[in-house]
Amino acid sequence: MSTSRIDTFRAQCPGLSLSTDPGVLESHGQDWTRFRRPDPTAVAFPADNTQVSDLVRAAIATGMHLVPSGGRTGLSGGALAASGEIVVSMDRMRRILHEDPADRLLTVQAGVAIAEVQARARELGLYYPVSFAAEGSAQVGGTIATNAGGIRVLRHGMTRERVKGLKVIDGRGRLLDLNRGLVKNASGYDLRHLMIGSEGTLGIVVEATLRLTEAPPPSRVMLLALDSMPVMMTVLAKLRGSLRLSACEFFSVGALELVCRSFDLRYPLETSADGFLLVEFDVPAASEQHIEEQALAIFDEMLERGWILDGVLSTSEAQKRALWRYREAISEAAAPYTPYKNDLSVRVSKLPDFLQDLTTLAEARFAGCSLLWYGHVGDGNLHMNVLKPEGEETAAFERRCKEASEAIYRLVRAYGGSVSAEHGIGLLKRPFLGYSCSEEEIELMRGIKQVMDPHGILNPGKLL
Ligand code: S2G
Ligand code: ZN
Repeated sequence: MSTSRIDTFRAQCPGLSLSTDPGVLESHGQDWTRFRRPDPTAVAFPADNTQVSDLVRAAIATGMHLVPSGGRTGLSGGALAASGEIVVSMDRMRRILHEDPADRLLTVQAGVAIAEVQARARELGLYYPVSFAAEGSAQVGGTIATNAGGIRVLRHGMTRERVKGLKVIDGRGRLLDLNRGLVKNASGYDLRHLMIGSEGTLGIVVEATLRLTEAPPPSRVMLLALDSMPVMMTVLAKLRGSLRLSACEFFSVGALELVCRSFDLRYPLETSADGFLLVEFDVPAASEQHIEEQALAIFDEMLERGWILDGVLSTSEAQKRALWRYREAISEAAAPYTPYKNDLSVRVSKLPDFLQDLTTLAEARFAGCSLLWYGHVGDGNLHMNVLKPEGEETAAFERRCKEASEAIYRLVRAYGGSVSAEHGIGLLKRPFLGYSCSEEEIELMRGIKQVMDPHGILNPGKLL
């Protein structure tokens, strides 16, 4: 941007911290995706809602584009600034503004980390059930912009279920105060839900009122070696028939071996297998012995039926955490291999057939690549990461993945599934939106975008 334009920009934003430091441009111009180089003009660090409004108005006046940015842990390039945009970082808006234990509501600024919300909820004797590997860095605003999922969706749903109030700055710089923490509100369209999952393209989240829930009872974890991947639904149905599950995750042996290698972890079981199920279930103190007996009886029955080959039941909090690490560390273990991520979902009951068809397709299309399979069985959400082979040039690898993606997304469409279950469309999945949405839906989305962001300054090129 020419210095005159940035001077005009600064003049319209009194008191705004605006950095053009190369290190800040590099770090704040991207998220966890590595397929494009960041190239923002500047990074703004607004201190309050008024400064965010000023930023939007300055962008309108100068024709600059804005890329909202939170914890920068996104996986679809939604927070990538690769075309001279101004990044709007929430790093200076990280206060917990209000807590209301009676309503079980916590009002926070967009820049508060998920881990901090979880910690504050615990201090209040409550629980914030959005949980995923990046929760230490991911910020509230970003998880609302992508409607983040994680490992507790099975019981508590997506981020969308937690948001009872939302303040956003729209594409004209106006502050919208949506739903204001009400449980019931049947007055007009619920613009709060329109904003959730809009990936910074309809408004910039500046504040959220989050609904906490009661603290979970004590729990235990079972790690099970599956006889085959498709049997996972049979095992899930069996477990669900007797235990109160709070999570049900799966991962392939390739994912497990990579995690063990990357973090020097001991293999968790004596027996190897193609796939593993990690389930967590409630063990209220009053019925601990009964539930333990039940869990062990189910375990023995599944062993006899040949559904599982081996398994372990946690007997301590430390062991529970150690077992979870095998699942939660997959993402971090994959990161050094420029993973091309598929974040797909189908109806839960269709997951085994879909997994079977996708495995056949992927093994044919990605010959020579390591594939990691993992995800949230209870949500029908499958993550398939293709790791870039040593020595293959990134652009060539991305092209190969995008070509294969067409076939993958045709399969997803045939199953009535989604090309993005929880990571958002962002930049990387934009060419494939039509595999999950009809032309009519996309036409309406464009109309809404035009109304909410008439100057086209909010995260242009993302999602639509
Ligand atoms: C997961 C986290 C991000 C990734 O582990 O469930 O959603 O790397 C993912 O896929
Ligand atoms: Zn996930």
